[in-house]
Amino acid sequence: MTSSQEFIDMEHKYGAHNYHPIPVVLSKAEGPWVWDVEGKKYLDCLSAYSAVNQGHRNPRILKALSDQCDRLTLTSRAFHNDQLGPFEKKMAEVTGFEAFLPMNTGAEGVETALKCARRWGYMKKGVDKDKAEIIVCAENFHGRTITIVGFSTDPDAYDHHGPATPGFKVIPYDDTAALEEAITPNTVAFMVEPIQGEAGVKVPSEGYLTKVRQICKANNVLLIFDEVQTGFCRTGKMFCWQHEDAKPDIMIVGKALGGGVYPVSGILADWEVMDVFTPGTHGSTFGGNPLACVVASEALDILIDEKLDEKATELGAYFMDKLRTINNPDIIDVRGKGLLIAIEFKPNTKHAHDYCLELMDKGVLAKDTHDTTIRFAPALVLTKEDLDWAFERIDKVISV
Ligand code: IF1
Repeated sequence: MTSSQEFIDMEHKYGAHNYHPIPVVLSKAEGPWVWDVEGKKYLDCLSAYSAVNQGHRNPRILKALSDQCDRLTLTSRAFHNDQLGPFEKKMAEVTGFEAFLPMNTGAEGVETALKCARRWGYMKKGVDKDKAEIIVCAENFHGRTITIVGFSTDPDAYDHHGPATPGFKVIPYDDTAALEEAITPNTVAFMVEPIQGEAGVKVPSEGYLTKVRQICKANNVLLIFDEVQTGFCRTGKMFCWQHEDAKPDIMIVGKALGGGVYPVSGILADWEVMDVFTPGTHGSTFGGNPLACVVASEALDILIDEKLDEKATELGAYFMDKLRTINNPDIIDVRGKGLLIAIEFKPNTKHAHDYCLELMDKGVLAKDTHDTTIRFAPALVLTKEDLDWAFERIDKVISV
């Protein structure tokens, strides 16, 4: 049998070196649990960066996928299919937006939102040709395309990828005065994560989402929330903006919409904004394919039927309370919302990556970010007992 090390060596030899994974090779999963090729069991506390909220291999999603595989998988948008309309209708009903535009990956969803905002700027707001400005936040993470990395403030993301796409302005996160100052008559949109994920689960001050909603409205600027990571019950609400009832003009979704089996993303908006797209102005070979539609539709139903929003709220509060009892003077913060949680350590102390390696040995898979932070985001279908199991091990590793 091929060992974990042999698989890792093979990736190193034949694959591009654009990742530095935790050295575990997974081959099986169920619910919140995963197994490595040697048969060792782990609690997955990353859940593919919140793309597996419904749990690995959720049986309802697998059934929807397999039933649809027996009928029709891909048509392109050159023809209609019998799954897209019903799925778009469900998306509208669940989110409260009038229209949906399907894509595949989160980054494509973000690009779609940016195109939509620029089109709206030129076609509706009356901004002069090529003058549109979009405001984003420092420490953002919105994906990896050449335009998106061009407005990243992380050198790993933007270095050697220039020249950057013009038309973006960066302001500090959680700073409403900076937003007001940055807006000009050419500003078409402000795009922001309701909680910054990659930045280390940065939860903005209470009232921030409401305030940016007001500022954008007052200035005729579209508000775009990137809910790719925070959406679909992760933070205790179906969408994170619902904590403050700050409905954006454009919402970007991805990750958990695909139920952990298939990439499904897209944007939602009302017709007043969405009608800027006309035939030929945007699209995707795979976006809106029937397989994606049935998977995402089932993924939504599971979130609703199993009340995973309430579960994330309850279990998240329970878990965060437990994490706060860990005795380690290097911990400076335990924060999060729902089951999107981070422990932050003092800078220049033990590396968060080293904690993650020890956690892996004990059977808990978590991922560090920025040297000082460990993120915990297990599948929302786990039980209190699963969290107790994980906490016992986390406490052993981190407590001094
Ligand atoms: C990787 C991070 C998380 C996202 C938000 C759009 C996208 C993402 C808010 C793009 C993607 C991912 C991508 C993944 C790791 C992961 C990540 F650490 F890199 F930042 F989750 F925190 N908007 N996030 O978080 O979605 O195109 O990837 O489908 O390895 O790049 P995508």
